[in-house]
Amino acid sequence: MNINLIDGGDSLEIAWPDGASARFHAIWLRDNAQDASTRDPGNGQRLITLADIPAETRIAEAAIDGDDVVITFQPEGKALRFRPDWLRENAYDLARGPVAPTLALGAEAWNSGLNAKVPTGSFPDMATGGPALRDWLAAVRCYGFAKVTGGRTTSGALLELVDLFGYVRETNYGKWFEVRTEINPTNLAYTGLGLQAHTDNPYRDPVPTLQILWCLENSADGGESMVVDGFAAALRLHEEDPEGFAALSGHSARFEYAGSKGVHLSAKRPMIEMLPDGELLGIRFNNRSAAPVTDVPYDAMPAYYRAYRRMSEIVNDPAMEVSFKLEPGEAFIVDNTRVLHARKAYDGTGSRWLQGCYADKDGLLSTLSALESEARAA
Ligand code: NM2
Ligand code: OGA
Ligand code: ZN
Repeated sequence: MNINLIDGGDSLEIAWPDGASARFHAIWLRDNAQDASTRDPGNGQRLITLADIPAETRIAEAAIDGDDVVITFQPEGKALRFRPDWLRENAYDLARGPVAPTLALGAEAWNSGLNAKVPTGSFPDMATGGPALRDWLAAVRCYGFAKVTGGRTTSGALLELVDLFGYVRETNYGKWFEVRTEINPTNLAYTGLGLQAHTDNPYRDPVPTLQILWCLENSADGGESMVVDGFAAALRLHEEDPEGFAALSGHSARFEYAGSKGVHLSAKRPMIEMLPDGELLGIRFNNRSAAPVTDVPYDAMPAYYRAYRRMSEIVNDPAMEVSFKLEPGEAFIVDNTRVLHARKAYDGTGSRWLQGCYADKDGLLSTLSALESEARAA
């Protein structure tokens, strides 16, 4: 490893043995120091604010000491230690071309090919906590979708699944909701109509980031479930029609729900959301609750509708979908910021009764991370 002060101590350049190199600014290094006076050793939280770091911070000296890089900052006169592998993981000195959409590290785009290996967990196995639960949660992180088999068929059983990784997000629809045909339905979900692939509650901010649908009865004709990777759909739109992708990610859509008394939800967000570096953040797609789009200038509206139509066609394409008919005691979870779900229409023969609820990804990812650290430590 080679280190080099550059720009008169404003920055440090590191070259690793394999030829990779990166520059780091003095202020960034000082702000991200890991020592006990910068971060609490117990909880890892930063003890200082930017006001505690002089604006004129520079590097007076940098040296390799054992495995570490020791950097002396002026005017504080502090010598702080950095691990080279930590610096490498957090390097930001990367060439950046035009921003194209990408998936977060660890996420994999999928299409109908996933039908051959639908990520599935056995509820009784998952309930014991160990590797079965860890693998299932990891599948949710990777694909934004997973099935469950072997669950109970009693009302409320879906809560036992949420208990394994996090917390229910209660909404106006309740702690959980009954998905079955109703007289005077407050939502088209509560009918036998087919539902185009959609994300739930795009009219809510923040949107629930997980949805579970749990099957109690499903003897009706029809009522099959389909799921589609919205990120794969967005990548495909970008590949086929970069301008169409830019239209949907660069303008806000609007969504609204006012189907029951005392409720009026609305949100304004793009159908495709991306971080500044291109990492896909979220998809909102729901024909039933799409409100008039007002954020698109007159001249851009035809292109916007062309892109919206193309996105809808991609989402409807059987080549994109995983499909199955839930049996009683089976369920599936989706990352509701990424994976769309759909159902085929069903008729009045037999009976169809699902229960659904929302939850959030922060809890799920935290449980997964903790299980992974435990497994590494064992
Ligand atoms: N339900 C099932 O987001 C939506 O409006 C889809 C949601 C009513 C809670 C249906
Ligand atoms: C829903 C929904 C699908 C189904 O309730 O949000 O999309 O299979 N239901 O009934
Ligand atoms: Zn839905």
